[in-house]
Amino acid sequence: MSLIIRGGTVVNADRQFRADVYCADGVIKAVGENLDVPAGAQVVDAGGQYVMPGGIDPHTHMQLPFMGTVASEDFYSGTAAAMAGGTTTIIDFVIPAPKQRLMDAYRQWREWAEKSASDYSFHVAITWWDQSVHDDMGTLVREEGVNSFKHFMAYKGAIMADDEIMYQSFRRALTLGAMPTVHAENGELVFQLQRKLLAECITGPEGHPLSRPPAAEGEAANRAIRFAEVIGVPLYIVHVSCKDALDEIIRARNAGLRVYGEVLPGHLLVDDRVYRNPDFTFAAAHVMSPPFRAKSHQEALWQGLQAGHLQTTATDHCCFCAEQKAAGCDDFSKIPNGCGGVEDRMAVLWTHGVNTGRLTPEEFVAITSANAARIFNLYPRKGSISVGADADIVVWDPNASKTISAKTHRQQVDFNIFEGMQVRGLPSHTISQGKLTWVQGELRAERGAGRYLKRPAYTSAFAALEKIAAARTPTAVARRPG
Ligand code: DUC
Ligand code: ZN
Ligand code: ZN
Repeated sequence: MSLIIRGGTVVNADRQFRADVYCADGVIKAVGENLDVPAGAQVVDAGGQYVMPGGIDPHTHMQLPFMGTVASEDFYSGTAAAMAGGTTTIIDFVIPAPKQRLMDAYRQWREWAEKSASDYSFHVAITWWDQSVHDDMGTLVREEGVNSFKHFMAYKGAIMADDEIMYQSFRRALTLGAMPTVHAENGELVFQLQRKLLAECITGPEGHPLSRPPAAEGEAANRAIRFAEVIGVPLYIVHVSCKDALDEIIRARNAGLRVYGEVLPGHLLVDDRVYRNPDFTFAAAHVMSPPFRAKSHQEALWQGLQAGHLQTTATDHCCFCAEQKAAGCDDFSKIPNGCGGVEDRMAVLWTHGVNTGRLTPEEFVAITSANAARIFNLYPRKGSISVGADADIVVWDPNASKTISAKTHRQQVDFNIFEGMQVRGLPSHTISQGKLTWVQGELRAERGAGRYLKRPAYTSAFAALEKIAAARTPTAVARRPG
């Protein structure tokens, strides 16, 4: 099965150029002008369009069991919706329950994900600590191709990683060459503020952002960064939502630390007024953590993205329908946290990033695929249009437009946080493993076609940071366990 994309402008993170792209056996075989290809190759006309690496969403939660329910989007529906929006790879999260063996949780998620239409990979969350967690981290890195571990600094009494867990896990990640990642919110502060607000009879969704102020995120971001600094390990901070956390990242990067930040289109474009809407269903549909912030944070986040302080964009795609959100109708702290977006990320970022002049098309590729591929060790197999790369490609029509709506989206959820937004710039074709999965509005995603992606451990970035940390705090590194 072979396919040729003719007449488009190829955009990679470093440059754009006119070229045809020839794909066969699931990979890119040739990139060049006026390619001669074997007869019978399927032809995609990309005249007037961009040909870019398929998007990588490095932060999704398909069918996540969470807060007493299960996210409504499963691995098939979610990856199919992703491809309707030009995203061809997701990195989802294995989240073991406290005391659950990591390997057991990992096998469970692998089984759930077998129905994926697109390729996928996993971060694994560290929600507790003992010798088995230490050992399973080793197995996951060495045998299963997991090179990133997530720490929820919030969700006290459930999946929260306290300082001791973070310390042990960051040290273990360092020895394994794996990347620690954090959801940065101070879980104790959130827990106490929730109690205080409920005691004051603030029970509606307006209590959600009040219980999770930017300072709680800034504190946690700084704490995680300081742990990483002392231990000498890189750090990736998911869903940076506010200036407070961004400022900590900028400070750390200016001090020579290898700290990466991710931002969601929702945090760039939706503000906290949504929580004050008197319609519970509407307000609750926006309950996610960290919450949407006051408008003043948005410009800072855009600037962080433009300046390269934030390197990736994701969605934290975690869908709950209205009847699931109703679990918190008398208590905002019980509203299942999560919003969708895997289908909309690229169009929203193109519209508000490229069309406004904030981002070049090359920068768009960097923040929607190439940087995530580099940080999580999938590059150049993913995130690049080059010979030998997987044929995961989006043909992007910069003049196509639509109005986003839950009535027409493919995501398996009854709400869309971008409802009514006009976007210009959409995928005309999405190609996964060399096959067309989205053709001018027709979804051809195939259940189970996606493959699990192993991501090897890192070496050079770690060696460099270890040297810096050793110079600063010699004993911390000299005594690290093997
Ligand atoms: N935040 C959410 O809103 N949902 C899932 C987990 C998370 O951290
Ligand atoms: Zn999170
Ligand atoms: Zn998340």
